[in-house]
Amino acid sequence: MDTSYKKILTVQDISCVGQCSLTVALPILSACGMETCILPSAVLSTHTGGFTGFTFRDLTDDMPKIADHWQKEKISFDAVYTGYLGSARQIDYVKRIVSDLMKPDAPFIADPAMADAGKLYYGFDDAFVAAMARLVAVSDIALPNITEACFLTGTEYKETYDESYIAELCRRVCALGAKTTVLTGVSYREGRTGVVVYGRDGMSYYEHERISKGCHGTGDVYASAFVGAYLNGKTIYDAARIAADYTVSCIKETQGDPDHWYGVKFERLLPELAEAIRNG
Ligand code: PXL
Repeated sequence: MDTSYKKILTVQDISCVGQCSLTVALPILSACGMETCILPSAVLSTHTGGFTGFTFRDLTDDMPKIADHWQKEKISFDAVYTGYLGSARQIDYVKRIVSDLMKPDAPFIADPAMADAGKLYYGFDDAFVAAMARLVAVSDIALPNITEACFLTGTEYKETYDESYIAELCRRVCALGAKTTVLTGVSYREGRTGVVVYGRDGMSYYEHERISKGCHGTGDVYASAFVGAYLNGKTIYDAARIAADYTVSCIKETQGDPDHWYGVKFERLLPELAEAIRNG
């Protein structure tokens, strides 16, 4: 049997237009060579970051029924990766699914997609943040940006900071229960940004160029590429580095096209990601 062929479950919304969540995770994970099963948390006409008047169909009530069916069929997963979720109640179902449907020792990776640039996304409140903190608490790897880490841990958000602020922020996310924290968007100097990996083995930093501030959809591209690389046997640090390089390439591919403000053009660079995973 080919034990390197993994069956992963990803739980996040379908934003029909907008290059985020499942329309990003599914192609990226597939390109990384994984059977990718999905549990959609909601269906939106677009994402909520810049469009107005979008539709939102909450799928919370379908989730336990879908999970029950999978259990009857004895379906289980080699990994679970969660992203944008629709409601606090839904997060509690997701917690149950994670514990019921994962194979023993399968990693759970939680991207608490809920905030950026110091602010929560449209529609989220303190109760949602508290529920997300409960989910992050049972994760093997949490993938917050700085804003999300601040909300999760009740830490003051800062635009400029030093290494001790970042170390304390990561320590607090791990104190919630996450075994490793991969903190994105950590910039100590002009024109550079990077990602911090903080866990049992200490803290390390991968720095790379910063092309622009807060490009939409890059968090989901980053998280999906990270999961794809990690489940292919890369170390957490190498997966964080490969995902960062891929995300930078996607931003470069997109910059200069003002009509494409809502996401990044990640598709044509998928062969580059697959190659980095093979050889990087
Ligand atoms: O990229 C994160 C994301 C996912 N899904 C929806 C969103 C956002 C960010 O705004 O609105 C629906």
